[in-house]
Amino acid sequence: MVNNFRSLQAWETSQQLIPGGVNSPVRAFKSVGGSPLFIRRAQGSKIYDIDGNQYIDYVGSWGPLLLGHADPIVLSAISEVMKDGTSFGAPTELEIELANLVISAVKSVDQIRMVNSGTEATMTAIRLARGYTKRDKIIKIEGCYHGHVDCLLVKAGSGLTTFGLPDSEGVPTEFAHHTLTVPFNDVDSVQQVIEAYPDQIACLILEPIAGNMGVIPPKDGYLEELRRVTTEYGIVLIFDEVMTGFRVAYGGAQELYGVDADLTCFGKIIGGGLPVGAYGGKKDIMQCVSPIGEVYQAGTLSGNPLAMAAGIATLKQLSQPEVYAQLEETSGVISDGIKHSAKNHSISSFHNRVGSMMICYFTSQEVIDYETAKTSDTSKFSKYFWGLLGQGVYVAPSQFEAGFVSLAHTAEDVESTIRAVDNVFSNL
Ligand code: KE4
Repeated sequence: MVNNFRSLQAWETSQQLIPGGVNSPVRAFKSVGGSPLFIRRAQGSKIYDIDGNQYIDYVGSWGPLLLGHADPIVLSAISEVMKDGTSFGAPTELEIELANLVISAVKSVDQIRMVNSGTEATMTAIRLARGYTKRDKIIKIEGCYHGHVDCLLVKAGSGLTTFGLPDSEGVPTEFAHHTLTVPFNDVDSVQQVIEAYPDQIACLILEPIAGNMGVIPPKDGYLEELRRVTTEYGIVLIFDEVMTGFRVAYGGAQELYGVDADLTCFGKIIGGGLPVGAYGGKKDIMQCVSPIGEVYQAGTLSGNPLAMAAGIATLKQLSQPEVYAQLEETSGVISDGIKHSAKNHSISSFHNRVGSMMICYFTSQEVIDYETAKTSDTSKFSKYFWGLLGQGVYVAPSQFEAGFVSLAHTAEDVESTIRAVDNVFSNL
């Protein structure tokens, strides 16, 4: 058990002031029960709660902290820039520098626009695809999450070619009417929907590696097939790389799988821990964005100097050689250790990993999409989560969230993690 007296006190107070006591739902630990830990600070691979407990952190603020917490170079870049002011609402050379770093890393991106969150990036990419194609319908993948965008908070309708249904209160049914949902890793379903709505589909948006139903890689050829069919029908292919961008490779999933998107959404890592999102892509599409085009999008703090400085300092470090080899090595040892331990303790589990994103599902099925991900035993996951927490290992408080390894995770962290997992599995 964790000594969480001060966290419990803070939790009582925060619930009076903030809906659910948190500023983002997943932090409330509803999927695993119990109450959340309030964090005081973090450094490298460690996070410390207000009761003074230390944990090896595999959440990493849900992905941004690929360098680890409080990276000294990033902190120094922020503090240097902050001395000259925090925001001007006018263009700065820092925005040019970060734009150039992202464009140089992802060859399908000719131009890019900074925003303040992944949600803003995906929301705008959808609007831009609709404005560029003059079409209204969109295709999304069941189980992929793209932020709290009305037209993307949609679940599957009764059949492939029926309208989506709102997946949140407050989203009018009509808003879901233009959203069609298909399973991940299933190109035939995409072909069927396109044929059902000829010349009406503006875009298809997906996470090229699904990171919001655990971790699910694309099947061999899946992304290539999506590229082929969207090109054939003039449909804008949007890769939501908010999570995968600069994580699975310096050029993201597009570099890893060699498939170019028409538009790409970024977030998390490109902000280095400060609020940044971005959308970018082919010049002829990006030219439709205001003020040169007719698709409107704006933001008071978009491209602000602090966030740009944090992003620049982060990407410059990630562009160094051997970074992704190190992440691959550390992540492979952890994932193999967990898999080996599960086998030793006859735990029914399925393990997925792409680079430094990984998950352990508690199911005997091969997880390839949302339906198979949902066969996981979430009560067993909750025991796994709390068992690890009690041994100083902090994984995401949901079976359907990815685990993230950073460059700050050491061999000692790996050894401690595998030992903790083995202890949990021996009592699961
Ligand atoms: P934000 O608006 O939260 O910056 O980004 C939304 C988003 C877009 N696309 C993908 C692939 C994402 O994973 C996200 C947000 N990820 C979640 C966790 N899976 C953030 C954590 C949270 O919601 O508190």
